[in-house]
Amino acid sequence: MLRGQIADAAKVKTGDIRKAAKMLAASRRALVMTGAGISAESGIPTFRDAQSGLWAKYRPEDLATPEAFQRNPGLVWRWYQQRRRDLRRVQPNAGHKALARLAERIGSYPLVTQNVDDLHERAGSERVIHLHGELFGTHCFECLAPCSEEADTAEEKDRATATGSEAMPPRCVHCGAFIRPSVVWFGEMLPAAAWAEAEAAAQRCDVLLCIGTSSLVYPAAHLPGIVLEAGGQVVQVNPEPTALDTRATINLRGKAGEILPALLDAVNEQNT
Ligand code: BV8
Ligand code: ZN
Repeated sequence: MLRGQIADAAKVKTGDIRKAAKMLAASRRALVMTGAGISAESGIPTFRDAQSGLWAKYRPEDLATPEAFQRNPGLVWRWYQQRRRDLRRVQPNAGHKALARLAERIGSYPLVTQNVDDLHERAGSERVIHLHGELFGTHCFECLAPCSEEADTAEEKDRATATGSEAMPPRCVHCGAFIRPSVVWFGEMLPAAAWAEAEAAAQRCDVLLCIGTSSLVYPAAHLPGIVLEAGGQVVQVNPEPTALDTRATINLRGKAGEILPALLDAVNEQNT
């Protein structure tokens, strides 16, 4: 079964998958961390991928900042509206689903993600920790008051119809300032509780499964190092080389949607 299944992910030695599966099956305090790569096979472009359409001429890093929102709130708001519409149109892929089933096999584990999409939750994963916020959340740019979904979606409905260049963010009912998406922009601190939970999980983790991240954005990219310094092991899943390659215990070079189902099968084959 294992050999057949990952045939197309030729770059991965079944030996490595078996070794990683043995580590995961024996783990007592597993931790999973994901980046944009795990949602790529669902049709969500990664931050490395060129942007399309209206956004082709912008680097995500240039739009995902408080300065960009102050400079041009409509442009940034429409970018997030577009990403919300795209997210509503896609489904979790085999990689997301394998992680949800892995918890049934090795026990529930914290799943730390840099992604603002809800595909882990839609795949059935529990204990998802969003380090960089969530796309469907909104709050006031000034007074930080959460913006109630109803108001937001109603607003969004008529704004969606006006997606032309005039669509602007809704206004805060408390202070009248613009409403912003509840994501962490570059230069902004991560939500303290989420970071504290992720850091604590990394310090006590025995096996970290690190999937689909270029390990270039901090402080999230510190987590694998915290695991290794605490004596834990790191299994990386990525079709391309990353900044983590040299430190990872095992590198599984392939796509999450191919490697993770094979890894799950190998864990299930472990007679622990
Ligand atoms: C902060 C939400 C404290 C918004 C995001 C210089 C050095 C070090 C750090 C810094 C520096 N200058 C500035 C900083 C700090 C900065 C940072 O790290 N910048 C980087 C670019 C150098 N960090 C911050 O600003 C953070 N805050 O530091 O606060 C502070 C405060 C005040 C003043 C000073 C300090 C906030 C960071 C969070 C920003 N928000 N997202 C939104 O989504 O709109 S980050 C966003 O980009 C994502 O959440 C994610 O974290 C990141 C993208 O990284 P990845 O997920 O790894 O994705 P990427 O596209 O890069 O790579 C995809 C990978 O998948 C690739 O490796 C590819 O090979 C692989 N792949 C592709 N297909 C598949 C696959 N893998 C598996 N299967 C496949 N099929
Ligand atoms: Zn307000």
